Amino acid sequence: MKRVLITGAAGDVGGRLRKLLKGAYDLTLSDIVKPAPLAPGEKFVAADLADMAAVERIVKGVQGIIHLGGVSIEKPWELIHPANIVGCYNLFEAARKHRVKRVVFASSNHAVGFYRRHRRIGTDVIVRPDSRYGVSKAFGEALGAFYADKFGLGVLCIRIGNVADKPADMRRMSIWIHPEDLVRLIRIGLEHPALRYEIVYGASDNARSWWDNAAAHRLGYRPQHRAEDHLAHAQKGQAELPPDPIGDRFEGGPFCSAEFAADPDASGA
Ligand code: 15L
Repeated sequence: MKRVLITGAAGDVGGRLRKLLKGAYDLTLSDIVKPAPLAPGEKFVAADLADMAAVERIVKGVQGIIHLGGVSIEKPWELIHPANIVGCYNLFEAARKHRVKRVVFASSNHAVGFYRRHRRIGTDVIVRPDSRYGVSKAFGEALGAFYADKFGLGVLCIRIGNVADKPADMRRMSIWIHPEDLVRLIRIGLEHPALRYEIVYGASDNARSWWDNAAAHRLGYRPQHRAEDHLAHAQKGQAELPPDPIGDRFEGGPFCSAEFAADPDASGA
């Protein structure tokens, strides 16, 4: 694995990964806007993911892709559709055409956000998206399975919780991932010799986790960061949040309560 493309490289997670992956691979960075400043050895090519010709240009010549690109929170469908549905299709299709070996897809906890917090779920449960954004991540996971099974692409979908130096509130105590642990998962996705298609949770070693991350563990993932070490920080953040009785029932939190117009006892799983 020599050259790796990072889409969405100008975002917060992209910026963190660029620093941590420096030296491990030759990096091609792509986004709509150029991240500043570029480090020596980094190459930047602008691309709108909805433009297939542009996506083919960035994918050509790389062996691996870390696909962070697209809309990363809930937005109107008019924004989600081109970036996360059309864009994600273009990315996988270009990877197939240009014989890319591995795609690591940044999925999200919001693909399963409507599970209740008292449950512990693995990656074999059906998707329960909490937003249009979550639906787009479930779509990306399905695309990944299709390209893996039909065309032999190696695909790791990471249902990322929340990437930060510390968990910001009590929901994040359950879903937080330190950037260094995320890099551990990404490198499994790019390099594990036996990988064909897997979904894992992007979480650190969190005692309050809602997820059974056995699939990641089986692939050799050993997170080094623990949410419990930052409990006081998360409690302080939580105390500053407004009450959210609907969001507090479900794993997706505010993504669930936004626009909510159903019977909460009948929603979710
Ligand atoms: C996500 O999927 C988002 O990309 C990120 O911005 C956070 O909102 C995170 O989920 C979260 O659930 O905290």
